[in-house]
Amino acid sequence: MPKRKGITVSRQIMDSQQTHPEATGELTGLLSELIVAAKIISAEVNMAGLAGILGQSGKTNVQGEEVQKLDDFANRTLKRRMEQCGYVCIMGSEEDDGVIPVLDGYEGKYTLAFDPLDGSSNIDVNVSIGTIFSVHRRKSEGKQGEMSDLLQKGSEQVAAGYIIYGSSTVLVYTTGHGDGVHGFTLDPSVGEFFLSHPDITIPEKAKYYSVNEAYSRYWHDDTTAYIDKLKDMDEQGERSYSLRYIGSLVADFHRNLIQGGVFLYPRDKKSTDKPDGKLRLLYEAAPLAMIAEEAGGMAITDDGRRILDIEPKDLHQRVALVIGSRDEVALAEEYFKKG
Ligand code: AHM
Ligand code: MG
Repeated sequence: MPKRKGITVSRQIMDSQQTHPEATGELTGLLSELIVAAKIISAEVNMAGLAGILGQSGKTNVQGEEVQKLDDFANRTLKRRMEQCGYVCIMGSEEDDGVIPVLDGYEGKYTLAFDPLDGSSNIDVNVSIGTIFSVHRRKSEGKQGEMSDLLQKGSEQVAAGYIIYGSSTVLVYTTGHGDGVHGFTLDPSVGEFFLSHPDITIPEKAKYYSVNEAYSRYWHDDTTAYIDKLKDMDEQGERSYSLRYIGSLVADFHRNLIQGGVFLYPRDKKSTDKPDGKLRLLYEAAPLAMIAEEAGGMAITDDGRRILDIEPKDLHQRVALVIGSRDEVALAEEYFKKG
């Protein structure tokens, strides 16, 4: 059935469930619960300035970073909603050191990993932030899920997506297998997400590159050579690329997905505490990689490995990320394989 702009996200999820006769409706249920959590978080993000809850809560999270109040709120909302939805058996969050169990009797057949509010340094300054999620089918057979259920490769995700809280709130998700990547915009007056970006494909050629260039003195040589190459690639005297870097992964990724771009968070020579870059594999890189690939783009590490093929060893594992338009990530692959 062709996708009609304006249909609700619930209708779209149900329609796509019908094209999978083996589906039991549980993934539909899980996504619907996540969407409710997203609406609650979106409302809170919009009210945050007025309600006076901007600013840091003073605690530090497991990454040693300061937790801000909205991060806390988003984390609590997602956990409460999902621990008793009956569709997941275990969860992992950027804000929680260990795995998050679900309530007794509510164990389902999926796992959920999430970054409740990514881009937290931007909260106080009204810049877009987002929630990222990744869903796997459980492997273990007991009641509660196990860590090993969460530590699965990105290629085994059954759904992935993000919600960006920007000039409007937009949900982008995919269930893979050629079902496509779809974007829905929240109409806050009726509390519904409506299909606004059906069948998103990422432009093959990038307009933008996105990287924190302040760290360039610490880059490895192949990263420097690649970025220099992008800067030198002038076609007929025209400038080829512009630099755009927000510092909110979801916002940088979303812009590049719609307009064409490559985002990099490479390793550097300085960060001895973060030898694999800053971003997290399970709830940042892998879900965005699934979306990028499903939309026709690519996602690799800065040593040329496909993100979706990486076997996770740790819930909060970090990974260097190069993601976006196919031409530019393929070029990066050549540079990084050389390195
Ligand atoms: P966070 O999860 O603590 O918000 O950190 C992740 C964010 C990403 O959204 C963004 O891409 C990156 O940190 C920016 O880091 P930097 O300021 O080092 O460029
Ligand atoms: Mg994050």
